[in-house]
Amino acid sequence: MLRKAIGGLVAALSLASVSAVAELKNTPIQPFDNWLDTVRDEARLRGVADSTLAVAFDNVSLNQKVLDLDNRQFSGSVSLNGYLNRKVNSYRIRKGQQMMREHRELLKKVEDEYAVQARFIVAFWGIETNFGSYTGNHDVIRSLATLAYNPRRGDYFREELMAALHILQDGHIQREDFKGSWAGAMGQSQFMPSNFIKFARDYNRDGRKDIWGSEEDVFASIANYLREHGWRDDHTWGRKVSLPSAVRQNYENLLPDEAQRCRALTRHTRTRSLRDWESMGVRTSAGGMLPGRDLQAALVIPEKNGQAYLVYDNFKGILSYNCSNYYALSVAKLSDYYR
Ligand SMILES: [Ca+2]
Repeated sequence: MLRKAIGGLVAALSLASVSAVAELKNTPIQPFDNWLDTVRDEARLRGVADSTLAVAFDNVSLNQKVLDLDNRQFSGSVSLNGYLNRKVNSYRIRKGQQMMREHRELLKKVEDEYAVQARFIVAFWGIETNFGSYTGNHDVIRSLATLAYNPRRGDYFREELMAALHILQDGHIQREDFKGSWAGAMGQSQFMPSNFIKFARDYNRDGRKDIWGSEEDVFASIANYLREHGWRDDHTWGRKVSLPSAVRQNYENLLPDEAQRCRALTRHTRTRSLRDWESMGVRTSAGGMLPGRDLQAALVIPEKNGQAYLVYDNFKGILSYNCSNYYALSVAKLSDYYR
């Protein structure tokens, strides 16, 4: 009873915050079902058939839990080490090594075809969904409809909802299997619907881009995503480095002034050649010389006065998946265990 009362209170508060955001944006808030009619109208104009809409929105209601998650304010911060220890844990290291062996042949084929090293494909797969074992159990259409209804990021999620309707219409997934994270990231690669449409691959050529159930499609889709974001398989992501104090003190001055679409890049210096960095006294974390290759690298210190990294262009490819230096380092460091 008490729980029910509290639940009702939470629901009321969250709906209040929906109208508060709407008010700020001058968007009149309408009942969810009326709003859904406007989505149907738009979808029809954009080529979604009535039969698809009927299947998609049959019994779809606002998901209060998703609304609460979307409105939740994060506070406090995690240390980089704490984050990395949690993400690059012994389970992921061992399981990923096992997956590298188990799927060796397929990974080799995908690696050659897309020019993306297998160890990075497996690292993304591990970080995103524990190698396909946890892909999220939320109804994608319901989640996206809820998030699109919430004015906070409504425009973005409305576009994702439109993409999701097309995915359903094109038969890549059955309605009842159309599952993902609460925020609409789908399948073993956790693609948002618009990225699915742009980058997912039907590698086993059965007519469906099945990032939920086919490892062939999952690996090729991740590899294709990275290739389309400028991946180069002739080098790695970068490394942890040790800095002379003069370089560390000068770090903030080396950062770019211009705004960056991906905020993580505001912590990346302009690139210089490895030779330049070396002449400034930068060494590997073990104190050795940097690789003698002709490569450009940016210096990144994600946490104030914390660990320092020299990163190559591929690191930006990882950031394109999720714009966070902590996230990118977790994928990068995990991949190093799969060499
Ligand atoms: Ca397929």
